[in-house]
Formats: sequence, C-alpha cells, structure tokens
Amino acid sequence: MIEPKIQHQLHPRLRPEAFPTPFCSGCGHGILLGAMVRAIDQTELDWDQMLFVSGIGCAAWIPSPHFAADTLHTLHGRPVAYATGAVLANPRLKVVVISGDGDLTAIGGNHLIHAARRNLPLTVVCANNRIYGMTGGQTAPTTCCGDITQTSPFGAEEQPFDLRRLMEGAGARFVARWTVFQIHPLIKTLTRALQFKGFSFVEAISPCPTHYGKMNKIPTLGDFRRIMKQTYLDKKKWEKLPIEEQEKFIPTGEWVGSLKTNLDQESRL
Ligand SMILES: Cc1ncc(C[n+]2csc(CCOP(=O)(O)OP(=O)(O)O)c2C)c(N)n1
Ligand SMILES: [Mg+2]
Repeated sequence: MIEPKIQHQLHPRLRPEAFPTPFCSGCGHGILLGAMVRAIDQTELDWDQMLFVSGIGCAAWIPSPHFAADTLHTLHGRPVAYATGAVLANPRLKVVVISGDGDLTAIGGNHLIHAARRNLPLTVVCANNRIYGMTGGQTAPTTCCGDITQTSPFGAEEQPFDLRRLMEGAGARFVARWTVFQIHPLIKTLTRALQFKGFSFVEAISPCPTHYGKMNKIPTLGDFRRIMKQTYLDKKKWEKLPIEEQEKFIPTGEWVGSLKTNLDQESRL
C-alpha cells in the first residue's frame, strides 16, 4: 500500500479506525459530522458525559462509529425512544440524537413529536437529504413535490413536512434549519442547541448526489450548492419579503422562544 504523502490531523473527538467514512462522494453528511465536533468544542459540555444516539440510515453513521464517545446505534426510527430512556435513567447525561429525515420523521415521527411536546432535555439533529438514502433513494416525508425518487418515478405528489413548522407545532422551543453549505451559522446554531435547556431540534439540509442528484439531474456538488443557494434564504431577509415572495424560498435560521399555545392553560373544555 502506498502511504499518503499528506497526513491530516484527525480531530481528537474522532476514531481514526473509522475513517474513511462510508459516505459517498459529495454527500453532505460528512460536513455535518465535522460541524458537530466543532460545535461541541465550543461548549463546556463534558465529552465523557455525552451520549450520541442514532437509528438506521446513512445519517445514522455520523456519530457511530466516527465519534470517540459513547454511542447507541439503534433500530430504524427508534433513536428518540432510546435517547428518552437514557436521559430519564441518567439526567446528568447530555443526550444528542443525530439521524436522517426518514428515520426521524417517517417511522420515528411519533417519538419525535412527543419528545418535542414533552420538552425532553434532548438535542435532535436531523440530516435531511429529502430521501431514504441508504436503501436506494425512496420517497421520504420530506421529499418535495415533483421530485423523482425510486418510488416516485413521475415526481412525488404528496406535500412534504416542513420540519420547522412540524417541530414548532409540536411545542419545540428551539428549532433551527440551515443547509450544510451555510457552515458557520450551522456550527453556531449547533453550539446553542447543545447548550439549550430542554428540547432542541436542528435540521441540516444535506445533499445526496448519489440518489437524489442522479434521479433529479443534479450532477455535481457545485450544482447542489447553487440550487440550495437559490432556494434557502436567511430568515432575517425572508421575513422582510412580501408574502407572495416568501413562498419562493425556504427560510433558514433559528426559531427560539416559548411557543405557548392557548391550550397551555388548564381546563379548556
Ligand atoms: C423497521 C425497518 N424498516 C425499514 C428499514 C429499512 N431502512 C433502513 S435505513 C432506511 C431509510 C433511511 O433514510 P434516512 O433516515 O433519511 O437516512 P439517509 O440514509 O437518507 O441518510 C430504511 C427505510 C429498516 N432497516 N428497518
Ligand atoms: Mg434521508
């Protein structure tokens, strides 16, 4: 074997034997992996008191086996359920779920909305590539109308979840969305989400060139970046647009605050 000439210094929170990652060329999940460890570096969190939980899918490989930490690589759709058990059993743990859009919002959707409603002390990071990547590119609840997938060869017909609205509606007090190309705000948001007391949810829009790109004729990562730059707009700019203009973009940013509803008061029969 030819030894590589340049030896990269691997981040100390990562397991050298786990590299190279299993991610395809151009997959955004590796960018999120890097963003996570950089965000954790900016917190005072005790690495030895952190637990990373994931389900099944390409995104579920982000913490496990790459993070040199305690990780739980669980069943498809069940990371939030495992994370709930872990944090109830040991409230001193900082429990972080990192998984895919299919895992968290399709089969695992109920666990996710109830964790938000119950304001469980968890940080959930959803790597959203708008597709079931690992199983060959089937439609997910996040697939946008018209998108070609293995199970929608003529274009997806159903409306996708807007995860920000879903989480807000379920009662989450910290909700955020960035694409992996908006790397600096993504790292800052992950830092804040990890330190938030209570439930926090971060959606990271991640390109899947292998399946999504191939089927929707987005050949390169550069093309993904260009399209995402046209589609996603910082909410500070988005909020200033007239309503008919707002519909053309997906806002990115943080939605943080007490999202009390009229139902929060007692006895509303
Ligand atoms: C109970 C069960 N149903 C279905 C599957 C097949 N399966 C494995 S991963 C996956 C989807 C993963 O998609 P996502 O969570 O979006 O992750 P990605 O691969 O896109 O990063 C499915 C359907 C499974 N492993 N277990
Ligand atoms: Mg996915």
